[in-house]
This record gives sequence, C-alpha cells and structure tokens, in this order.
Amino acid sequence: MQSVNKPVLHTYFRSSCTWRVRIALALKGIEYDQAPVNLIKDGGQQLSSKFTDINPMQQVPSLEIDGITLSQSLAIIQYLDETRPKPRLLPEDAKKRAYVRMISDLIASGIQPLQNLMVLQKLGDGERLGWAQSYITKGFHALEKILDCTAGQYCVEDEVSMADLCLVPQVYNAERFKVDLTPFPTITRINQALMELEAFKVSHPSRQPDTPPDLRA
Ligand SMILES: N[C@@H](CCC(=O)N[C@@H](CS)C(=O)NCC(=O)O)C(=O)O
Repeated sequence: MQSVNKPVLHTYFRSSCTWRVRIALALKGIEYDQAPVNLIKDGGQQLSSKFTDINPMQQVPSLEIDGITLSQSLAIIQYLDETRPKPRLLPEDAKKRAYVRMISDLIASGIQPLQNLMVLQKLGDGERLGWAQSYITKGFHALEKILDCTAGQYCVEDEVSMADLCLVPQVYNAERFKVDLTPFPTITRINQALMELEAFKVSHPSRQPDTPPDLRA
C-alpha cells in the first residue's frame, strides 16, 4: 500500500543503479515506498507500457518525488542532494566535487552500461560472463589508479559521497560476475569500509521487499 506524499522508488532488488539511490535515501533519512519492477519476470516488467510511461528508457530506478518523476540514478541523487542537503553527497569544494563526479561517471557510464542486462541479453550463453568480467576489470584498473590519488577512508577523502554510492553496487556486480578483485586492494578496502555503514547495509539487495526468499540475508 503506497501512502500519500511519500516518494515512490521504482526498484528491483538486484539493480545496482537502484541500490545507489536506496543508499542516498537511507543516508538522508528519507522515507519512501517501493514499487518493485521485476527485470526478469514476464519477459521483463520494465518493458511494459505502464512502466514505459514512468521511464521511457525502460530501466530502473525511477523516483516519484515532489510531484515529479525522475530517472537516471545520478540525476536523482543530485536532486536529493540539492533539496535535502544533509548529509552532503557532493562536497562543497569544487575540486573534490569534480573528483566525485569523475568517479561516479566512470562507473555509471564506463562500466555498468556495458554489463547491463539489456546488453548481456544480446550475447550468447557462453559469452556473457567473460564479457562482463572484461569490462568490469578494465574499468576497475582505471578506478584503482584514480582512487590511489583521491581516496582517504572513502572514494574521495573521508566523507561519504555519490562516488561511494556508485562504488559499492559495482563491486557487488563484480562479485556476482566472479571478477578477481585481488588486483584492486583500494577498491576492496573502501568497499569493506562502506559496508560497515548502516545505510549501505539496509539498502543491500539481500534485504529488499522484493528479494526472493533464497537470496535473503
Ligand atoms: N543510467 C541509468 C542506468 C539504469 C540501468 O541500467 N538500470 C538497469 C538495472 S541496474 C535496468 O533497469 N536494466 C533493465 C534492462 O537492461 O532491461 C541509471 O543510472 O539510472
């Protein structure tokens, strides 16, 4: 049952892009309702005409909030940050903010789209794993190098930022695709530090209303 005035997140438990937004909502303490969109069932519920009206790209997440419907996880996170500023997810300092956007874009434009369901479905059964592994590994080599310059406890120094909201779900995808993470000690260390935080735990794919029973934590 969805309640009046609460934001509604169109979500899939395992969607890494949606997880980014769930973390932002949790960090900012925003209560919301979830409207699950099963990306596998019925040939993909994101392809239904009802959901296409919500997001013409036929992807999750979408967020209904403040009388508007937004898609694109980074646009959603930035809207949340501009309208609900605490805690900040984009630093005040322009250089740090640029680093946060650079890392977020590296993951959101340079890695995730290449291993997204829509792309993998174009490949043969025997090709998918190697394809996803190769693009995640290539992106992680670049990311590891960048983080060596920008990271403190988290991706950009010691404050949790939008970059961290992109990192953790991408590491989760890497693990799902059995990517060898040993060449990426900084990524691994930051991921572990972030996974200690409650907002990252409660928004984890294993703890969502639409998580199937066998994948629940
Ligand atoms: N750039 C978009 C990407 C959204 C996206 O790729 N969503 C995936 C799940 S993480 C999806 O809905 N895939 C459905 C499909 O490929 O059919 C964002 O950041 O929100």
